[in-house]
This record gives sequence, C-alpha cells and structure tokens, in this order.
Amino acid sequence: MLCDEDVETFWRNGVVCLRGVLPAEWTERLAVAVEEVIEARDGTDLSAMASQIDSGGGKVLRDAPVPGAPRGRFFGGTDHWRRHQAFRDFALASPLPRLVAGLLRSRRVTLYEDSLLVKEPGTPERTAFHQDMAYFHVTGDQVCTTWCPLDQVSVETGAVQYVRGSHLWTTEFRPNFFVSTDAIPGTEGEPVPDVAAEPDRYDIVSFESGPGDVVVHHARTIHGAAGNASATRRRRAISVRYCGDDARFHRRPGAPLKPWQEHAREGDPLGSEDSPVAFAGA
Ligand SMILES: O=C(O)CCC(=O)C(=O)O
Repeated sequence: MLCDEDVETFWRNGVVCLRGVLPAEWTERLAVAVEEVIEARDGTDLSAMASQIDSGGGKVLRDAPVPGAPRGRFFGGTDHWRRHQAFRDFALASPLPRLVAGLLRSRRVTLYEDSLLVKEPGTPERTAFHQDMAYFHVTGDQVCTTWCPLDQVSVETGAVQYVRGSHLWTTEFRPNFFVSTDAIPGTEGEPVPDVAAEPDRYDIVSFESGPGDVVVHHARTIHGAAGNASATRRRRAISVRYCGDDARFHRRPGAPLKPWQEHAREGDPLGSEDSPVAFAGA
C-alpha cells in the first residue's frame, strides 16, 4: 500500500497524501461512531469557544458568512479511543498503524491520541496555522498525524493546508487556541507565523481527498484550514496521532496535559496502556 516515493515525499515535504488506503468498512463504521459522538456532545464546540475568545478580546479567525447557508459549527473532541470501541479499533486495528510504521521508518508505533474535527456546512471558523508538536508532550523525529476525511473535501470545505518543508525548520513554536492565533499562556517558543495573512510567502499545499484517503503530516509541519464555505457539504475528519521508535515523554510547559502525563517522567518511553502499542514489526 505504501511505496518508497510516499516515504520520501513524507520526509522531504513533511506531508503526503495516501490515496484509497482505508477500506470503506473502516470509514463507514467510523462515520456512524462520529454521529454518536456529536449526538452525545462528547467533545468541544469550538465555535462556542471562539465566541468566548472574542469576548475576552482575543483574535479569532473567521471567514465571511456563507450566503444562503445557516451558520455551521466547528465541533472537536479528543481521545475518543478511550471511550468508544469504534474509535479504538480505528486507531489500533485499521491499516493506519502499519502505514505509519512504514512512513516513519519505525519498527514500533504507539498511539498518542485521536481528534475529531467536524466543520458543518457554513462554518466560518478557520483552523489557525499551528504545529502539532507544540501540543504533544513528546520529543522525537518519528511523530506524525494522520488526517482521515469522512467526506469529499476541497479547500472550499476546509481541506487542511500545509506549509511544505516546515517540519525542517528548527524554531520551536508556541501552541495556540486552534481557532485563534493567540498563543496559550505559559507556553514556550516563538509565535507561529501568520501564514493565512501572507500566504504568498509560504509554499502551501493541500489535497482534495475523500473517504479512504489519508493525509499524513509530520508533527512539526505547520498547517491550518479555512472554514467550510459550502452551504451543503459537511467536512468530517478524524486525526489519529502516532509516535515511532525515537519518541520519548517530554513535558512542554503550559500545553494541556492528559491525566496520565501528570505523572510521566522526562525521557520515559511510550507504550503503556495510556499510549498503547498500535504496531510492532519483526
Ligand atoms: O481539521 C482541521 O481543521 C485541522 C486539523 C489539524 O490541525 C490536525 O489534525 O492536526
């Protein structure tokens, strides 16, 4: 399913689109689970969070309202694999971990987290450009995110945009509030450049993709997305994030901690029940 060129593209550009690598049985089962999660409101209304940031005087990124469309919402959630069997199976038993092992050139792959990212039609909130590593309490070069669309996605509906080659930059960036360029207080590093404000300065790439395709980016690759400017088409996606052989626990001050990370020690290897092994090669 993976060829040498995919692996080389991933390491050269910091992102690669793998076409048709997830059988429909996986994406269809996940789509049912996603509706259950949305119905149960098991996550965060990021549009509501954006309004709170507005009220506090922060800078939220929004596109213009979509004519003729009701205002859509950006709904997100994290670590559904802990609560929902379909998410757990998707992260641990689908073709994803093996693909990741190949791309990361890693013998072993552990699960870091999953994130649900749904932009309903007419969602104005953009995803601010950011670097995943700034949120991850890990260090290492073999760390990545797999972005798995459940709908046909274009730039118009919020396909993720990646700054090609930015995984090679040596600057450490601060995490932001995802719908805002404002950095999370207490975090370390430089602010992420405002890529959306000056797109011509950057080598930006994005992919039209659909169910079965997976876009994999390196954890240091800068990326963001527009809102969903379609009046009718949803943009449902799940990101599953994985670590390879060289990843170790590394606390990043100010970045949100998961309960198990409060007790982890600097340099600990991953692979406990909180970061389960998803693939182990020979
Ligand atoms: O889906 C989005 O809008 C952003 C995705 C993202 O930033 C991620 O999965 O790391």
